[in-house]
Amino acid sequence: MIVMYKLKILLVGPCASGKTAIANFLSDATENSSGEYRPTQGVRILEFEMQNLNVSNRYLKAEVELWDCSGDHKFEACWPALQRDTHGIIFVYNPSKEDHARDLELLYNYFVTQTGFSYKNCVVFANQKQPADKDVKHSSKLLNTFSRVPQVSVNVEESGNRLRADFNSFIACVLGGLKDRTEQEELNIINMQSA
Ligand SMILES: Nc1nc2c(ncn2[C@@H]2O[C@H](COP(=O)(O)OP(=O)(O)OP(=O)(O)O)[C@@H](O)[C@H]2O)c(=O)[nH]1
Ligand SMILES: [Mg+2]
Repeated sequence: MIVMYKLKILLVGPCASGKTAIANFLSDATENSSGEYRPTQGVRILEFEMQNLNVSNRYLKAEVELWDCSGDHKFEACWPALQRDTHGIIFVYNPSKEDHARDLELLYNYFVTQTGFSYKNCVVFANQKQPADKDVKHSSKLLNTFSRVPQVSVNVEESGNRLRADFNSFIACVLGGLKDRTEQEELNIINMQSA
């Protein structure tokens, strides 16, 4: 039997950190890729299928719903809806922007600490957009809160393939956890029926 897993993945992070650019790249969307900044209003959902996800050396498929969320706090009223039934969270920030680390901390507290969401289903994408961003002396450092969360540097233009690979391994990791839980639940049902 082939099971098709459906995953809801959030992209959250400060305004203009590049969430929409990353979402468009990963889903091969071409809309709003002019380079002009158009703040996302609330949320935008992109759906696509992923193949060849390596989960314990088995290759699985999944249908991904990528929720490209606005970084603007004026949409905070929507956050509970974003949080609901989420399988994985990608935190995006630009380390060259002084206020980004603090904002990311706040988002982490809301989406992970307060809800008890597992840090294992989280990843941080440090998005340094312009080459000049890398020369900034006072980069904003993430605090201890993120110490257990994997952090990867991403760049859509210069290393798109690596971004795709990092996204792929994150999804495979989330899927691995979900699959284990599903199988355990199925076993429990079988055990219950045979008891
Ligand atoms: N050159 C370059 N520009 C980028 C890159 N990523 C994002 N940008 C630009 O940075 C601006 C903001 O990017 P968005 O992806 O719209 O930011 P966002 O995080 O979705 O912002 P909100 O929707 O307001 O939360 C846009 O003008 C993008 O074109 C990048 O990798 N390289
Ligand atoms: Mg956006």
